[in-house]
Amino acid sequence: MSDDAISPLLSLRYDQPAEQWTEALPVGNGRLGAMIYGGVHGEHIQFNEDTVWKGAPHDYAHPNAHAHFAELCQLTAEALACERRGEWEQASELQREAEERATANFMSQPLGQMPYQPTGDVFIDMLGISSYAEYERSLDLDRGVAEVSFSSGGTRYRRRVFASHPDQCIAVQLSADRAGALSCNVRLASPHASSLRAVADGLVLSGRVQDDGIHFAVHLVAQCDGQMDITSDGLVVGNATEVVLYWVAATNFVDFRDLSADALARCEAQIAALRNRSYASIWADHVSDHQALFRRVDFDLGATAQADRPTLERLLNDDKGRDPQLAALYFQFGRYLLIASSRPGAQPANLQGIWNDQLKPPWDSKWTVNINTEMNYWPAELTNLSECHEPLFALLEDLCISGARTAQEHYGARGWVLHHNADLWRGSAPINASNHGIWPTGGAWLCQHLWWRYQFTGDRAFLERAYPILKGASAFFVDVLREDEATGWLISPLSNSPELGGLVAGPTMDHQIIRALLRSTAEAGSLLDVDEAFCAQLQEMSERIAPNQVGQHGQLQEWLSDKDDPQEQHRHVSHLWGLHPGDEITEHTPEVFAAAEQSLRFRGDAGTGWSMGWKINFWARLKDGDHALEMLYRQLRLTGSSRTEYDGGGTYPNLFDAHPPFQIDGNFGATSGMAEMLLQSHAGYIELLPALPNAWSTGRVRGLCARGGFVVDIAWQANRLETARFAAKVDGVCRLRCAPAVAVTCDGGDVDIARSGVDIVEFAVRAGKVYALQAL
Ligand code: FUC
Repeated sequence: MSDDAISPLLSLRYDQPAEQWTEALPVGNGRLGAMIYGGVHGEHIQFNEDTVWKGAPHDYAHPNAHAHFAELCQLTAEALACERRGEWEQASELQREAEERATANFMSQPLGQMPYQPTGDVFIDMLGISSYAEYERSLDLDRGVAEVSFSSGGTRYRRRVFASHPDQCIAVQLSADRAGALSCNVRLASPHASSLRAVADGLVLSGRVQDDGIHFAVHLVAQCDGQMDITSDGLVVGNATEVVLYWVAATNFVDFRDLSADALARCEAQIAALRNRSYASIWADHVSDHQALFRRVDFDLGATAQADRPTLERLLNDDKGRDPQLAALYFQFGRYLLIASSRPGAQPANLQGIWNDQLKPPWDSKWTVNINTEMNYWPAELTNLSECHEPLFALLEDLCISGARTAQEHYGARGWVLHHNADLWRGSAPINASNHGIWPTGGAWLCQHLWWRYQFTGDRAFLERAYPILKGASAFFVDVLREDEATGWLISPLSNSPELGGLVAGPTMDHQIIRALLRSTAEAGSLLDVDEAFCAQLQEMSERIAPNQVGQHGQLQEWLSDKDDPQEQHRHVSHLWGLHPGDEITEHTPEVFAAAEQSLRFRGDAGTGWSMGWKINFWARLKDGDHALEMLYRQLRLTGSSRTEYDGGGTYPNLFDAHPPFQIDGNFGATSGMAEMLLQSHAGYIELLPALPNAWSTGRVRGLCARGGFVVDIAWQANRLETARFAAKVDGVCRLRCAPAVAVTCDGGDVDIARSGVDIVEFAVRAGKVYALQAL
């Protein structure tokens, strides 16, 4: 396909300009993000730079909070003892007392963290356009570009907007198919205190979020083949045929403790590099950089006539089964968003990825880690975007530093800890309220991403980098876990099951996460041959942590006492962490596997956007592809649409996920969920098509990744596996769960396969080789 042609099956398409921000189309290069409205008489491009935040370097730890830790644990332990005796009122009383004392003595200072901020807006007022026709607006996921075109007065006008990673800029190309027909005014503005000045080739904006905090600069340059006047009010372009605008943005942020960079000098350096480049080469480099990531995965479910319809119409279509390609488009949109919001060197994707137009965004648009940030990164390894995982690891390296202060000051413990939120300043202390802010397993959960990266890539150098982070997170729990008097189990003594049931001892989710952390740290230590005694201690402790328990309703207990309410339909389904993203609940633990399903049924199918995204993954892990697809269809309902019964969640016209409001996690959760329907590798083997819905009877996916270091292609027909290919990244063994009647070849020769049990097939693999499997 030529670089200039739209990819029909990989595009969002509209026949009207955006009126709302959630109709505008996103582009991004990991550090800069922009939303394009596509107006006819005026274009509005709202943009972000990912270090523009409120606040300033700050240590959020509550001095001397650790002096209260033992007394708080005592209260939650007594509350648990009361629950076990059925003394519910006393238990609540003790919980209330613990929460009050924690509010006074144990919370972050201040109680909240700082919000992510918008950076600025570019407005292009189109002159001399009256009536118009043949309007088209699109986002092409394959080339990473938003395009707008329309006809007016016999002229076709075109606009192309993209965010270049190699050139670190936002680029806009405006053109007309009649010479000299293009006249416009270009303005640059910011919602923050700022000043604008004219320079030789464009405009420079200098702004600050607050005096002692983030200072930023934006430099916009324009090239045109008509007349151009540059004043401090903006650019006036007349009688051009083509206009190209580029802008770069930067701040004084060096790291969470250092704001000593010169924002303007950073912009100047980037603009200087751009001056030597032609538009054609910036565009070509952008497309090849983007496609190097995006084209690693193909997902084909076949396309019906629906695929030619505008995106909004497809969302409004109640019979999503008639439009299987919409699922594939939404899957690829999630991958597109990760590429656009998370590149090495940038901040990780936050609650809104990188796109935010509000000074007071919902939940501060920061990193909430009791589900949201992790969900953003579920597709990273699975869908072959390992590089995009990198900003999360850099965040963890910072949190080891800030979180060590919190571990010390709040718990008197070694290592590091992160509670349920982080911001640009790497706040790690418990925020907002004691009944849900005191949740010490945020860092431990994020550490699983280090381990998954290693499992998916087999990259030993990465494991060496990850190990100190894992070790610090584990050391914290060695100091903080307490023995439960009644059972002798090790428990997490002061926490909550996000965000349900208040401050307690021993929520199930914590135990699943900490068990996974201690085990993966011990395994990493042994692979690297370090810290033998410490790793043996972790292994031993992991075996003493409170196990999963099945309760009176056949449910997986969310807490140590059997108090789950089967009517509870809370959006968080925390105690199923061991099912997904964890790996300790599988068919090989049938009792808790069945209990997890029971708990999920109690919680129901409704929920916020991310909750539905998680449920797609749960149903995939439960091997129920039809239910997983049903959840996906729910998520693909147009938000607030009166056409369907609406109970939360859903999708905006631009395919952004709706909590509501917009929150990006649900997009990523759905992408990961679809991958989990096609390929799983968490149970010690690779399973192909583990949760294939009946409706996806024939299809093909290329380029998904599996643990053990494999890139996997799968083709199926009439709901049956036909062929698969495994490209091995490292030497090892490919362990597969599949029907025994398969043949495997490599380089045209047969591969010896060993079979164990009824359905496990195994063969040795060499790095760089591709193994082809044929179902017989
Ligand atoms: C968690 C969730 C909310 C929301 C917020 C950003 O606290 O419980 O639903 O997603 O994060």
